[in-house]
Amino acid sequence: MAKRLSTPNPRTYIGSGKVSEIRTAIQALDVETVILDDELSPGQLRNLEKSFGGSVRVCDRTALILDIFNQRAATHEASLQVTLAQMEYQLPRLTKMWSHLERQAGGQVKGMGEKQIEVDKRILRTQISALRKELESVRKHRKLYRNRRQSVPIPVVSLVGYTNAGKSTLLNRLTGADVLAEDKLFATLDPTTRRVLMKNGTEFLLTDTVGFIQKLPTMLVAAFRATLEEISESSVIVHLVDISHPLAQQQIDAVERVLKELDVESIPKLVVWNKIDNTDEPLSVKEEAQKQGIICISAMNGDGLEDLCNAVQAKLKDSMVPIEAFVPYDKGDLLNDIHKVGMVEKMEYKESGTFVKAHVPLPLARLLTPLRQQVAATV
Ligand SMILES: Nc1nc2c(ncn2[C@@H]2O[C@H](COP(=O)(O)OP(=O)(O)OP(=O)(O)O)[C@@H](O)[C@H]2O)c(=O)[nH]1
Ligand SMILES: [Mg+2]
Repeated sequence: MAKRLSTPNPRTYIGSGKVSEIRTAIQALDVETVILDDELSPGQLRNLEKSFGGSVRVCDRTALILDIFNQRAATHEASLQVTLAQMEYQLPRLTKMWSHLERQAGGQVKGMGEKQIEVDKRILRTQISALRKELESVRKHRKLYRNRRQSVPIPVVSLVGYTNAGKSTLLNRLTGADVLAEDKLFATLDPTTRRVLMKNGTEFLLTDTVGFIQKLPTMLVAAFRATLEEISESSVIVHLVDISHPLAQQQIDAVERVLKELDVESIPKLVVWNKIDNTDEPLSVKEEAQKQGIICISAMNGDGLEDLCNAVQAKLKDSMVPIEAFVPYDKGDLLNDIHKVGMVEKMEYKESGTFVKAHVPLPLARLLTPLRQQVAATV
C-alpha cells in the first residue's frame, strides 16, 4: 500500500489516492481517529478531516505528543508548559472549529464567523501571555532553589535517554526514590533529583529527565526548556540506551542530536546500555560494549550497577580540580565538604589541622583557595 511522494501534497499532505484508500478503511473499520506521523499544516488537517467525513478526528504528530504530555504532566510547572504549548498549537488552527458553522449558514455569514475567530484568537492570546508570566515566576523560584543547592556544591549527574530507556527505573534502583517508572511513553515530565551515596562516602545528585524522542516538534523543545536547562548545569551526562530495542541506534542518534542542540557537548558523557537482561545474546552484547568502552547494565535486576557507579565516579573526577590543602581544625566543616563532594586521595592529621590531597569540584576549590596558599607556606 506504500507510496512515495517527492513532496507532501500541499492540500492533504498525502496523495488523493491514499486519501480515498484511508476513507475506505475508515468506513470498513469504523475508525474514530487517524494519526499522521508528521506535523501537518492547519489547512491540511482541515482538508483531511473533510475528506474523511465529519466524525473522524485527524491528529498529527505534534497533537499526539501534546496529548501524551498532557496526560503525564505531574507537577505544576510541567502542566503549565504543556498547556502553553497546546494553546500555541491551537492558535493557528482555530478556524477549524468554525468551519461547520459557515457550512450551516450556507456561507452567507462568513464574515460573522471570521469575527468570532478573531475574538477567540484574542482570548487565546491573552491566556497565553498570562500563562507565560506564571511560568516565568515558577521558573524563577526553581532557579532560586537551584542556586541555593549550588552553594552546597554536590556534583550533578543528569540521566538522559530516549523515552522508555529505563531512566526512572535506574534512578529508583540507585536511590530508592519513588519516581514513577512505567511502561508508558513519557512517564517522567519533570526533572527529579535524588542524592546518590556511594560506598566510599562520595555523593552526587542524580537528575532524571524527560525522555527524548525523534522529531521533537520545535514548539515542544521551547516549551520544555526549563526541564532541559538542568542538563546544561550538570557535571556529567549519563546517556541511557535501551539496547534491547530494535531501533536502538536510531534512538541514540535522536538523543545525540538533541544534546547537540542543547549545546552540552563539552560536558563529560557516559553511554550506558540498559535492559541487557532483555537482549537475545547478552554475552555478545557485553563484548561489543566493552570494545566501545560502554557500560552494560540492567536497571531492573541490578546487573552492572557497581561498574556504572565506578565509571560515574571516574568521569566526575575528570570534571574536578586537583587540590592540596591544609585545613585547620576549626574549619572542620570544609573537611566534611571535601569528603562529601570530592574524591580524597590522601589525608594526614597534623597538630594544627589536616593535610588533604583530593579532587574537588571547582566551586569548592575556590572556597579552599586561602587554605591552598597555606600549603605552599607550610610545605
Ligand atoms: N527488561 C528490562 N526492563 C527494564 C529495564 N529497565 C527498565 N525497564 C522497563 O522499561 C520500562 C520503562 O522504564 P522507565 O524507567 O519508566 O523509562 P524512562 O526512560 O524513565 O521513560 P520516560 O520517563 O518515558 O522517558 C518499564 O516498564 C521498566 O520496567 C531493564 O533493565 N530490563
Ligand atoms: Mg522516566
